[in-house]
Amino acid sequence: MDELPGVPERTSTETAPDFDAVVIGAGVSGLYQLYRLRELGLRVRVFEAGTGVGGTWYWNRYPGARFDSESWTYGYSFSQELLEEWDWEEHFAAQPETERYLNYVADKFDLRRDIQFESRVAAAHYQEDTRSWNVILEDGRRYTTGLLITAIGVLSAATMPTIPGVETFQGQSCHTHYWPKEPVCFEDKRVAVIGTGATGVQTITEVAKTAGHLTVFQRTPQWCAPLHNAKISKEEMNRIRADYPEIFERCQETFGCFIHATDPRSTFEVTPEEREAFWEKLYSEPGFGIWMGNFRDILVDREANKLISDFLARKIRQRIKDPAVAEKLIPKNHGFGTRRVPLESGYFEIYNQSNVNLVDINETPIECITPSGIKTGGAEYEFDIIIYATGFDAITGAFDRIDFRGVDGVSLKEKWQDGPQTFLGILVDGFPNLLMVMGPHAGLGNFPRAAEYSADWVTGLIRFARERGLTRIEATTAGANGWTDHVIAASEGLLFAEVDSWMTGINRNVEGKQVRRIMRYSGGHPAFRERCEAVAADGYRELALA
Ligand code: NA7
Repeated sequence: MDELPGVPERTSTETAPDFDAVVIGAGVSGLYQLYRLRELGLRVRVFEAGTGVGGTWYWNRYPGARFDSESWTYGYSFSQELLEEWDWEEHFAAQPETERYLNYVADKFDLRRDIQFESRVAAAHYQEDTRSWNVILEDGRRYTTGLLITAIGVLSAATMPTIPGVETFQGQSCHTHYWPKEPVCFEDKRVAVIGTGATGVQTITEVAKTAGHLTVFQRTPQWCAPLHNAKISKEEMNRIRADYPEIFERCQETFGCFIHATDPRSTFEVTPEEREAFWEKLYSEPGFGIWMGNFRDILVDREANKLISDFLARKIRQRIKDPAVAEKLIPKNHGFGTRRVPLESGYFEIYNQSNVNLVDINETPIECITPSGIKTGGAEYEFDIIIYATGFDAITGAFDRIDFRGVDGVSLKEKWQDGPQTFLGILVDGFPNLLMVMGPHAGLGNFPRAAEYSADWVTGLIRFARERGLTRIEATTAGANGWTDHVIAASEGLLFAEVDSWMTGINRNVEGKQVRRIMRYSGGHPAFRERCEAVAADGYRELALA
């Protein structure tokens, strides 16, 4: 093991691993997991690829990056002191505020002393004889640990498009995920953005404010809805603070841990006028209400989904001056809410500006990137800056990029070739002592709410094992198969499962990611927690502990 500050001295036998637990990633999940493991008295090291804490909020510093979750539902809930000390500035915080928040948390709880930055994990191999993991960093440094905990996020493996000539471009270019820390000036610049997902929508809206000229290359338009962000006054923050117990309780009760609860009514049990009024109200309110707080059948019933999609299409037509441009911005191959809904702050209006034009690459496909710009079937464009908002190899991508080897050297990437197999999204059979915070097959949603629960459950399991001197924690094959079958069954009948998106594991830029797979649990967080609680209450007998 390398000599590093903060590495505890070995006190027992020569075979004791360097650490009791290694956590991969110092983002929202990793920071909290470290905090919890320290409470158990474990010797922990966190390996973080970046130079600072924050994960998603460290890397994604692209223009316009901000929450679509209400800030006051996104912060950690575990510390009353923290809740009392931290004032959110905006209802939907921008990236700099969130990065500041996570740094504040790291400092407040003195987390940095166990975090090793600029340490990207390249491989992790299980050793049966010592019941431990060998962890190998990209630069060759090696460590051993009893427990290996992944906190590597669901959207952390960014992907560039497989367009010929990407590397030949002579101007500035960047994927949004790897945005530089130094400010980038767009004034008088000819800028291209490729990609119109949630990231592209935020980036495009911001860049359009100052760019000399902006060209948006769109493959699939999105059903965007207004964010309605606003500043939080001191008085408002005090009210929010007083309401924190109810806020967090409500988030526990909703499907996706958001503040927005599904409306129990069906689209068809109200009159068309009531329906329209309800949707107008949702459209005028902040956040994901229109997606998460809508009628209960809009994401399962084709007719209901068509009606809400038509409502959103009308809104797009109202907001865009040129009808031909409006038609290009209206999705045709998927219904509202079946892909992740981007929340926007004036996105559609930017297409009314004279410095912005939209290229539908279904009509004129991108042929190649050239040294000076982008060539499509119809034209050659010159640019100073190309921004790739082309997304992620989601959910399993970050796992695929680490060479995880379990019992008998089995590769996790190969095991998951046809889709992930997990127990509760936390454990994998054949991979003892590997625990995943927010792994594949966990529910998605308001991330920190779910991540806190996941890290707490992992902590409870570790505590249970340590109290009994158990040093080998593994899912059974029956358990993993059972959960995987349940996850697949829970997505049946949901319209999102019929649509290509990162939520169904599609990434056309990654080999082997062209077939839809069920990547996450769609049964809702309350049901997920109930299942997890039952496993714990039964003394984890569904696991193989030794
Ligand atoms: P997304 O939602 O996966 O969006 C990626 C976008 O990039 C999407 O519009 C893609 O079109 C487009 N794309 C990807 N590859 C290409 C190529 N080769 N050519 C043209 N266009 C391409 O990623 P985001 O970063 O926006 O959002 C990810 C999540 O992060 C988001 O949901 C939030 O939860 C935070 P496509 O739709 O595939 O046709």
